[in-house]
Formats: sequence, structure tokens, C-alpha cells
Amino acid sequence: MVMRTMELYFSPLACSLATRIALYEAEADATFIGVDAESHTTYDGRDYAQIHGLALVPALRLDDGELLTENAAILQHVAEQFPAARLAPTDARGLTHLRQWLSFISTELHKGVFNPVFDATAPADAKAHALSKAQSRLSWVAARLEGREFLLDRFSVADAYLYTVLNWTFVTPVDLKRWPVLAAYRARLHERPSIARAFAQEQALYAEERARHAKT
Ligand SMILES: N[C@@H](CCC(=O)N[C@@H](CS)C(=O)NCC(=O)O)C(=O)O
Repeated sequence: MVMRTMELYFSPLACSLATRIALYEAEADATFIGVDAESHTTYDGRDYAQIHGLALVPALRLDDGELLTENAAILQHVAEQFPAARLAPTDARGLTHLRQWLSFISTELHKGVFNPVFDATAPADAKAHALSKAQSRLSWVAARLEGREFLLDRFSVADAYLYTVLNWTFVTPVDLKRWPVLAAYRARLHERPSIARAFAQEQALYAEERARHAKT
């Protein structure tokens, strides 16, 4: 078996940012491989669809060579592999709550509200329908965060994912200011060292990617 450093396939500021944050929290040894969000070509020139058949990020190449996909699974994998970082609860009920929030973020927010807005092929009606869900879904998670610092008792991979998704409100018609609890939560997390570092790096890469596209 060939052992190597983990590789995270990511696109700047996409949902894969959550995994980068988790890897930074864990101080994991990892290589980050950019994938152009439009052309689905890796920054080192490979056709990403040949690596992940759906060409979705994130994907994490494990040190034994397996390619792990699906953000919620990848985040839990990182948490499990680096227990010292305490990115997931260790008790059974706490783990259930972690999965509950990861599922909520993945389905109700990421795919349910934001994905159709970003999908260039989604009809206007589909985008409007998705956006109509924002009020109830964001109010639901805002109610959870009322009086709490994190989704669970301490910072977890679910916070890394929720932070990432809430950032998308800045480039969609969803106005985060309507949920002061969420706006404050996002701003607090933004100051966290792992997050500040991950965001700054990906923001720079995002700007570079846009500049490249503007030229073509
Ligand atoms: N079910 C996947 C969805 C991942 C996903 O939607 N990734 C987006 C970025 S946030 C993507 O790669 N989009 C590229 C595309 O749809 O072509 C997961 O949870 O990991």
C-alpha cells in the first residue's frame, strides 16, 4: 500500500472551504489541489472529472489512495482522524447531533437554498423557489444559535460548514442582516485563526480565478 499525504481537492470559497478549515484546526499534513469551478480543470492541468466522476468538490484523497467524497463524510473523517483537535463530540448522542446539523446544512441550506442560485443551468423559477426556503431554514438555525457560541457545545466541523455556507449570503440575494444572531455568529467565526487563514487564502485564489476568467 502506497502511503502519502492527504490531498484536498477544492474550489476557492466553495463548500470545500469547510474541509480546509477542519484540516487547519487539526493541524493535519495535507496538500491542497485547486479545481477551477467553471472548467473543472485542476490548477495543475488535469481534467477533474477523471478524478471525481461528478467533478464536485470537496474530495479528499486519503493517505492509502482512496478518494473520499461528500463534504459531511469528509468532515467527519477529519474529525475522527484527529481526535486531539476535538472537532466532533465523542459521546453517542453528541455524535447524533453533529450528524443532524451536518445533514441540515448539507441538504436544507447548501443544496436546498444556495445550490440552485449558483447553478447557471437552474431555471429562474427553481432559483426563486430555493430562495423562498431561506427564511424558514435560516430562522431555524438562528433559533438554535440564540444564546449559544457554536452549534454544539464547542466548535465542531458543523460550525466550519455552517460558516462556509453563511458566507455565500454575500453573493446571493439572501440578506444575513435579517438574522442578527447568524450575522454575529459568522463574524465571530471569521476571527477564528483557522478560519481567518483559510478564508484569506481562498479569497485570494477566488480573485485570481475570476481575473483569469475575465481575460478569456
Ligand atoms: N453532495 C456534495 C455536493 C458538493 C457540491 O455541491 N460542490 C460544489 C461546490 S460547493 C461543486 O463542486 N460544484 C461544481 C459543479 O456543480 O459543477 C457534497 O456534499 O460534497
